[in-house]
Amino acid sequence: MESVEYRSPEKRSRRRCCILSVVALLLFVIIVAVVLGLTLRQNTDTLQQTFIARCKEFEGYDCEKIWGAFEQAYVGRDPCNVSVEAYDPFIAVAHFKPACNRMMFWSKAKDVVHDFTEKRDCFVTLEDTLLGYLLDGLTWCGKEGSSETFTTDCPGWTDCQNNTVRSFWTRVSAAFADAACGNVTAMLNGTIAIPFHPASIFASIEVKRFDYPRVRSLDVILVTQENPVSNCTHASLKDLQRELDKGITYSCKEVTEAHIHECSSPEKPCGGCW
Ligand code: N1C
Repeated sequence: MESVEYRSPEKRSRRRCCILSVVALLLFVIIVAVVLGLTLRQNTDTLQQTFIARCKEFEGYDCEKIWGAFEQAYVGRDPCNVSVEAYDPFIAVAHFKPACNRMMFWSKAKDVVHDFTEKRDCFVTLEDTLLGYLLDGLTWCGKEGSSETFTTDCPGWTDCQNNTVRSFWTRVSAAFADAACGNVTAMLNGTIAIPFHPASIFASIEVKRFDYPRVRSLDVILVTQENPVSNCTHASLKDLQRELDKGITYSCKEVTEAHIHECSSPEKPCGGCW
């Protein structure tokens, strides 16, 4: 006689419960993977979109090509081990024209410099050129074994020297200084203890690349408040003079921030008003 095996109701319900758990777990894993994938993709997309949009504000550049050259510098690499040279291909495609006698450098004076250059179309900072404009204020990095761009949790200045962002600024600042010509101006901060700090990009990269006779003079504008901390006789500024290539004329002037704001008026003629 044929025997038919019936499962008990408890057994059946336990099995159904088990299947449901597996399905729920699978669904969860899929959702997490999709969300994670989308977030990572979004990171790449957001940076890429900002980059391309900013690039398109300049005429005559192949923005997709420039993005490709930029991205290859750090994608798939340890974000603490991106060399300065990794950005060479980016520099090669994102060429820019030097603006002789109008190039403006700065150290620890970013806001006052840009407030000044934005209102008056006379001086040109690195951020006014394609090279500096594309990534100004942004953070990015890659990861070993990944083809994504991350915009959060990237190592910073205190984490490691050769981080993605620092190497970038070092490379583009070098390119900007290599192109400097004629009379060059630099705004330094007179409200800090060391206005010409040896570890700054201005001191360690840019000044070293000012060659005479391409660069003829360097005018330092030491931006002060009513009660300046440093003045033009500061020891670090003596170091700056010593660092300069022979033949380059040096000058330094203490100018209050309030006066620089007055100088920012678009009606003033081009050139310094200090
Ligand atoms: O280290 P710094 O100043 O002396 O660098 C400033 C110097 C300028 O003359 C620029 O030509 O180097 C160039 N430069 C930038 O244009 C720039 N934009 C944004 C260097 N760094 C720049 N940044 C970011 O600010 C970047 O993250 C870098 O490390 C800081 C340096 O600012 P700082 O210490 O005031």
